[in-house]
Amino acid sequence: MNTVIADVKALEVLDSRGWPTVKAKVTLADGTVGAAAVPSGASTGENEAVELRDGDKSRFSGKGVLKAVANVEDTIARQVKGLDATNQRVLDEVMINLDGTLNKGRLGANAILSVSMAAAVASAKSLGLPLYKYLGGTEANRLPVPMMNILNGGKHADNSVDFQEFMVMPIGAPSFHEGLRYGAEVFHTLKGLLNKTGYSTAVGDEGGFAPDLTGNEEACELIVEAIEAAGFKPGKDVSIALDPAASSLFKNGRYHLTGEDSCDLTSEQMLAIYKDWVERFPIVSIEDGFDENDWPAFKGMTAALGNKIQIVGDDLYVTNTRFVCRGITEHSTNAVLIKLNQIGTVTETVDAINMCRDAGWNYVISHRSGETEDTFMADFAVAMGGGQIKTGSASRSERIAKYNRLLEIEHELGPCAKFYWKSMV
Ligand code: 2PG
Ligand code: MG
Repeated sequence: MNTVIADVKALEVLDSRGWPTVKAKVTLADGTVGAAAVPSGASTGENEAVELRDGDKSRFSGKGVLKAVANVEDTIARQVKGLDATNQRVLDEVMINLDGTLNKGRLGANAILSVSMAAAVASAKSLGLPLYKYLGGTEANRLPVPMMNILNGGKHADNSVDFQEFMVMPIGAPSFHEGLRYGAEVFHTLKGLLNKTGYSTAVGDEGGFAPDLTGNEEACELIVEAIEAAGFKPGKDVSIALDPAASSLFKNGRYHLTGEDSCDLTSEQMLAIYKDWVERFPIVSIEDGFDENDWPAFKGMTAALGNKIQIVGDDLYVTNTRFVCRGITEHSTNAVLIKLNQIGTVTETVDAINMCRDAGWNYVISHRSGETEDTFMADFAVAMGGGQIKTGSASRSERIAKYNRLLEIEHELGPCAKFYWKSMV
């Protein structure tokens, strides 16, 4: 076993939307190879770390990542060769300093993160540990409750639904595999309901159905119907989580809804909708209910609903301790969505999680709408022990790969595996 980095290579591969992304391979002195591919978002927060794209319109409409690949193989490789891959913080700090910008705009967060993750994968392999134990210690045994996005809208689908994600959470399931079954059965039942109503059952970017509904509310109604028709109790066995991704709805100081809901709403009016829905539907979590700069609205929502449901900040925080710290000080939410590529290194992601833990906040490990077959985040979710993962519906292999990896981890843990939902109430 010799965990010194001997070589770093990278490759332009495709994500689940068919756009290029970066995959890195880190080779250690003992010959162990660790590989990792980075995901890519569509509804990105304005303060996210920079995803470096070539801008060469002759390839992939300018979205190629050959510059990021070259940055890995030249600038980064030169500096990290000889470092011990198990010193994750040192490795990540070397890359952060090498980039030298606040948002990783020089080398690209896609370039940096691919190496950061691949180094962890290689280290785990070399030490003979599963990744979740390498990153989380021998006590890492909590499987996450999945947030399964079974109805897609917003920027993830070409349909009439404004809100981006309508998810089911099997909060009452006794184990991860049973929870996954609950969610998958609701997904299949929803398909039947949509078919019966004459709606399309084509799926969106995260594998949820993307029908042209009359409005956002109908999505909640259909999901409750599907939960019941699948034989589960709404709010007891299976609940609903929402990600309106409201930054995408915000124009000229108003939240713009289309379809039957067609209107321009103030933050107060949006909050009134959420309050009403929380009374009428079994909702346990709402993410990005407001625009990423509408901090007062988040605070108001947390004051009004924070003792009933989980209120999650995604674009608001972009997994950055600078913004999470502000949120904690101002009581903006009570939970944070965690995405490795929003910040660009494993170390900084863990720092954001530790800040949540210190504040007694929940955190949810999340995929991006553009994913690959990489399953790093499944191990990461168990390692970090927050008990929640958001990784799409019960369809599309880039989503299923994460669920299947979690099934493997659960199996490996045997009776040591824990699974429970910690409500905010
Ligand atoms: C979100 C994510 C993942 P995207 O808003 O939470 O579901 O979407 O990756 O497009 O930012
Ligand atoms: Mg979101």
